[in-house]
Amino acid sequence: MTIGDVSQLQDIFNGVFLKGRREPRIAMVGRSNVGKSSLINALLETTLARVSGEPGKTRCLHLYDWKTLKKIVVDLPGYGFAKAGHAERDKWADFINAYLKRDPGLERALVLLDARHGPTELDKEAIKFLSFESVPVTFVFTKADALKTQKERSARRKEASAALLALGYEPKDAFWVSAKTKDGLKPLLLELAKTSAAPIAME
Ligand SMILES: Nc1nc2c(ncn2[C@@H]2O[C@H](COP(=O)(O)OP(=O)(O)O)[C@@H](O)[C@H]2O)c(=O)[nH]1
Ligand SMILES: [Mg+2]
Repeated sequence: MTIGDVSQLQDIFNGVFLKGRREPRIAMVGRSNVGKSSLINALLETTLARVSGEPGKTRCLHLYDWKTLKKIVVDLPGYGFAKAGHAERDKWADFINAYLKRDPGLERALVLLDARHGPTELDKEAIKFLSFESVPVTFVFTKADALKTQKERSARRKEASAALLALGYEPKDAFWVSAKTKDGLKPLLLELAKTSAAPIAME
């Protein structure tokens, strides 16, 4: 299932594309290349989501049926892919935001951040938008396998904690995972199996 226009959003909510099924939705939010598709494949144990070496390949909204949890995973286009011009980037941001704002079945957003870097300005904008719209958020730091030493890991965790606190979220609720080594997936799976239990930013 591939969708790419705001006018089609209503059809998703009406269940037309979902064939009348109304499972709760988990949306994958994050920069292009942060590892959204890889994480979907690792969690759902499929190779359905196309992993791309080239940033900005997911230019549409893809829906995946997570049968074991009876949920739908929504793979959103990455915010701010490098090659697009400003106008096109804004159009996609509008589309992503329209979806996140309007889907009544949205259970939570999984915000993916690269374990090696802090949240970028675009990440922060997206997080503030989600908090403003009161969408429950779960933070996932991806590519944790790239942090090779204990020293690097603790330094990055410290920086990440400060960044999440500054955005109004509790850092200890964040997950650190690797789609490559599968490290950290189990606790994330257990969390996602819960219903509507993700934190919303404190006022
Ligand atoms: N080392 C490492 N690389 C990863 C991991 N997850 C994804 N990648 C790589 O990051 C790139 C982008 O991944 P992709 O899943 O397509 O990101 P998306 O654009 O957010 O969907 C690909 O080259 C992946 O192989 C991970 O856990 N560890
Ligand atoms: Mg992708």
